[in-house]
Amino acid sequence: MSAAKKGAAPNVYAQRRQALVDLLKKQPGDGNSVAIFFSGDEESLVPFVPDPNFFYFTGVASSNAALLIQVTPQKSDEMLFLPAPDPAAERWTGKVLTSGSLTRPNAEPDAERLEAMKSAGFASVNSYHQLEDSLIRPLRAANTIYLDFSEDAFQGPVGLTQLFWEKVRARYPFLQLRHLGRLASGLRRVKGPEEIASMREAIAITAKANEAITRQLRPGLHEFELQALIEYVFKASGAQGLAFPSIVGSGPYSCILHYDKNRRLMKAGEVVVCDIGARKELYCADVTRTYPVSGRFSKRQRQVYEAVLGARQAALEACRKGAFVHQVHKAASEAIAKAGFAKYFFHGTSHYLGIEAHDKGSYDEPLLPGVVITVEPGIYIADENIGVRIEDDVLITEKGYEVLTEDIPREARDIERLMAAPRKKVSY
Ligand SMILES: [Mn+2]
Repeated sequence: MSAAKKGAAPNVYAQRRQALVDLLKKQPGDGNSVAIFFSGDEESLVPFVPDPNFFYFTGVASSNAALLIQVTPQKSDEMLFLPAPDPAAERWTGKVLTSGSLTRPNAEPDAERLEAMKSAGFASVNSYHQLEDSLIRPLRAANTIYLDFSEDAFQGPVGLTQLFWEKVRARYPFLQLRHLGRLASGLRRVKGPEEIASMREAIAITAKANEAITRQLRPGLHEFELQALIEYVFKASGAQGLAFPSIVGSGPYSCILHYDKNRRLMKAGEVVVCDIGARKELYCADVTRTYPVSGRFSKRQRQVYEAVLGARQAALEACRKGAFVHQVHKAASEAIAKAGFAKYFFHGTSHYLGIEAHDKGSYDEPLLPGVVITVEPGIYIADENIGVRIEDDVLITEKGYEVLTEDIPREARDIERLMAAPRKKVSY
C-alpha cells in the first residue's frame, strides 16, 4: 500500500540491480535479454506485500509496479514502472509513489515523476499501464526473456507473470524463456549489512515478545491469550507485522509442527512451543522457545529439553562458510540420536531467512559469509505430550557464525529463573 522508502538507500538497490545485470551477462546466449519483475496486484482489504524479488531490487513497496532490465552485449538499461496518479484511489489508500502524469515522448517529467525518480533512484520511470508499449522495442532486440514464476505456479492461482508470458509468447514466439527467480534467489542468499540490520531489528522485537511470555505465562491462560500478548508486543514495538502466523502450541499441540489454531487452555505441568517472528522493513525473525507453563520443567521435560539444546550446539558447530545445510542437519540429527530420541526428530534443521521467513535459495550451495539460516532442532514425543523446539537465527561469518538471537534466553535454568519472578495477572 505505502510506497514510502524502506530500509536501505537507493544506491544499495542500484548495486543489487548491477549484480543482477552482471549475472545476466554471464548467462549462455547472445547477450540480448530482457528481465521483468512484477510487484503484484493489490487485493481489497488485504495488506499488500510486494513480491520479495521486486522489492529486493527496487526498494519500492507499491502494488501495480514492475522493473524492466534490458541487457545487450554493449550496455544495460533499466526502467521502473509505477502506477499512474489516481486521486480518487488515493482517497482510499492515501498517497502512493506514482509515475507522474502521462507525458509525450521526450517531454520533461512532472514533479511527481521527478519525486519517484529521486526517491527510488531510477533515471527512468514510466507508468505501469505503458509497460507493454515500452516493451516492444526491447523485446524485438532480445532473444531471451527472464521471468520470475512462483515456485508453485502449477498448483497456485494463475499469476500475473504467467498471464504476461502467455501474451508475450503469442507475439514473440521465438523468445526463449528463462528462470529469473533462480538468479534472484542466488543473489538474495547472501545478505548485505542493511539487510542484517533490519533482521536484527525484527529479532529485537521478537526478543521483547519472548520476555513478555516469561512474565505472563501461567496455567489457565489460553494459547490465544499468549498469542495476543506476543502480537501486541510486536505491534507496539513497531513491527510491520508477522513474519508468519504465530505458533503457540501447548500440551499435545507442542508436537504439531505448524499448529496455528492456538485455541487451547494451557495447564500446569505442560510445555508450550512458541514459534514466532516479527517483520521489520519486510525482513523476518523466526524464533522458537519452549516454555514450561507453570514455570518449571518436569524431570522428563528437562531431559528432552537438554537433548534439544545439545543438538543445537552440535548444529552450530557445523555452521561455517563452505559447509552445507545438510551437514548442519546431520550434526543435529546425530546429537539427537545419541541422546536416544532419533525417532522423535522428523523435520529439517535449517532454512534460509530474509525477506521471507523461508527465504529462497539453493540448498546445494555451500554456506557463505552473509547467509542467514535458522537452526531449529526439536524432539516431539506425542505419547507424552512433550514437544520441544529451540530455534535460533544464525549469520554465517568469515570466521564462523553469529547467533543473531543470542540474547533471547534459552537455557532451562534461565527460563525458570525469569519465570520465577513475581507475575501479575494482567487484565485487558
Ligand atoms: Mn523456522
